Amino acid sequence: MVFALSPHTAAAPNVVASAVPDLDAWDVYRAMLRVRRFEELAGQHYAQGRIGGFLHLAIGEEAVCVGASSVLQPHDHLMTHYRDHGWALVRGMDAGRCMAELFGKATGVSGGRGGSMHFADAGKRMWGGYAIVGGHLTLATGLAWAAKVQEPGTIACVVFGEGASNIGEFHEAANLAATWGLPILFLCENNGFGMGTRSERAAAVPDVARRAAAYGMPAWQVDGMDVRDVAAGMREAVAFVRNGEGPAILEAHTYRFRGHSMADPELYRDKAEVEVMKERDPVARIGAELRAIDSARVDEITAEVEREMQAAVEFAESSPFPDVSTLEDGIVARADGINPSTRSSR
Ligand SMILES: Cc1ncc(C[n+]2csc(CCOP(=O)(O)OP(=O)(O)O)c2C)c(N)n1
Repeated sequence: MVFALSPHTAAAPNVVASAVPDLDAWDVYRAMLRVRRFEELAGQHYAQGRIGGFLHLAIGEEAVCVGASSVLQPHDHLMTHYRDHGWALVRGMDAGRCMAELFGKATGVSGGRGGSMHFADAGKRMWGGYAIVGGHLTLATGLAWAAKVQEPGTIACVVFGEGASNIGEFHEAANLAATWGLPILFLCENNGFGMGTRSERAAAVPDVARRAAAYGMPAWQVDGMDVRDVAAGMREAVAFVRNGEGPAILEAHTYRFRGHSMADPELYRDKAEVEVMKERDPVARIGAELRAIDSARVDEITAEVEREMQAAVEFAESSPFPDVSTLEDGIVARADGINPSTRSSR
């Protein structure tokens, strides 16, 4: 079910049509399965000590990145928070190079220096992968300003968790975007938790879409466990933003089946709650629907995805670590004032 909140009248959401007849269920199933298997393998290799640093999995949330990407254009800017693996894959980034990034290898999408939270590819206008909660909201607002001035018809889509909407940058970005009528979609993946805190305990108004009224923006709320619902809401929200009518919020209510990160003992929620939510698993739901139509084709897709993801792991494992001589590559200034690229003082 998609709800649309009109500007200035956020009190009573209106129900709008959520049918997406031309969304290819096979395509979205394959896309969601790719994200799911990539992350399951990442989790497994992290647990075995082959991946270092942080790892935030979005298992359970796949319908959001897949549904959204069915609507975004390749020339649109995309910026996301640290739960970024799925967003990178749907943006067309190579699974092997993404996996190599997790393994810290030189062939990784960020040369093995960024890890899980910093998947980026400027050529695909996938600007990352940001670790600072909410910090990227203002950066994406800058991208939207550039798009408005230089490339009318291009929009920026910024993805964030509901926890980020309680941070100052959310207000700064939303206010400026609305004041200047910028083409930006604020896409909130509301998974109900900020680390170990349930959103109701951290936000006076936990429905992020309702905050849009404070900025005179329209907002859409969708079932983030249903890829069709996400795509339907995205179509309406993106059409509004692309028309030059200003920014909008789309809030997808979703759920992560795993912990906040791999280090999370999950003491803040009941295991039974997770099991109940798994009944709404977006990948399994479409899988079951398609199996009833053509079970052999589901098996084929499953095998194809498995081959691709196993190859991604092999590529990552067999790739070299960055050479020690490249240690200071990409550093513009050191604390001692030496600029490593020129070896001179700043
Ligand atoms: C400015 C800042 N404060 C605190 C943190 C620590 N931190 C990392 S993730 C997180 C929770 C964010 O929750 P949410 O935005 O809802 O995203 P989710 O992890 O649920 O996808 C916090 C507080 C941080 N990375 N940056």
